[in-house]
Amino acid sequence: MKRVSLTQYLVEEQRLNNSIPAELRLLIEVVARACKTISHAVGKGALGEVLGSAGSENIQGEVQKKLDILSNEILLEANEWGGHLAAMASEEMETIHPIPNRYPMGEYMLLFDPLDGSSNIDVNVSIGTIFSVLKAPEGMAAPTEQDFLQPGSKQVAAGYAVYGPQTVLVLTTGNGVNCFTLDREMGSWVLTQRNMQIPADTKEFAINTSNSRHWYPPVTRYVDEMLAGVTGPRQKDFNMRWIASMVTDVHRILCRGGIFMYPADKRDTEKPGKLRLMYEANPMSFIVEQAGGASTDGKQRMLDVQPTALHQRVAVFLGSKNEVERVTRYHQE
Ligand code: AHM
Ligand code: MG
Repeated sequence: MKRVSLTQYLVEEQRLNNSIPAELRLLIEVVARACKTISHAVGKGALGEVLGSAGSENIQGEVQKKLDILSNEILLEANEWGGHLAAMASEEMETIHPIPNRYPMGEYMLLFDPLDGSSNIDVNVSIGTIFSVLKAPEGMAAPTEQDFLQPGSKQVAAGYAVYGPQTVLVLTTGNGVNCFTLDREMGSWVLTQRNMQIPADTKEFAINTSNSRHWYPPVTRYVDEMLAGVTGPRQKDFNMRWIASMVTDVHRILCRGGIFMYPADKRDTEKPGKLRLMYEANPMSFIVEQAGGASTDGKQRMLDVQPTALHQRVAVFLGSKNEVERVTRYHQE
């Protein structure tokens, strides 16, 4: 097999499709390098003394793990000095992180969930990093939170890394989705799957059913119909998977189809769902659409949602197109 590295892929993509300017290429390579470092720390586990809680809370009031904080620092440090960014924002930081004055300022803005799947960090279940890239608004002087509040359709790149049995990096720059596997001996990302495609139909769904008593009727109807199996209205049996790391659930869907849901529910009407629009829903929706799937918040296309706050939460329905369309239709009926 002829090995194509991430660098070679990015350079060739630029040459063929003119879709990855040099600064964006640098950005992606720097993020990929940071993911390599995070992968290494995750892989050390107890030996690296990185497990357990850090004794602090993030802006959403969630307990931070040592690895959450470490991953956040790795991404910040890696991306500060290159001159490709104007600012960063992270699920783990209350406010945005402008590039320090001592470094040149670039035209891109990077958002990330440094380590997704908090509840799985200490139990050796796959976790990952999710990132999203926006362009700074024209004429922006000093970046503010407002500059980040662009709908997902404005993303110029998005990706995620999964730290699992293999470490993989899945990437889109708006021209399909490609998967790279980390060669742990060589320390390099190797292109292992071109043009990932999510099948339009599926028999697999992912939702945390322990919340079912709180769901709204469209979600209950949709899940009940699947559970009814071959003798129910859907006339087929479905299978369920829930890893509790969005990044890993989405990766499975990229590999073999399925629908992933984290709906809003009746517990707290102020809180539309659990997942974050800017760090989780938008990048994953960009990737899923680029792989032929669909993503909505139950009412509208996710990438059209106009953000109003950096840390805003949103209901998520994404994956195989026909299923996402069905559950979205149930919300409209
Ligand atoms: P996190 O970013 O703090 O890890 O939270 C997001 C995670 C998702 O990865 C996952 O889909 C979800 O929370 C799991 O939620 P639950 O604990 O309700 O199963
Ligand atoms: Mg997360």
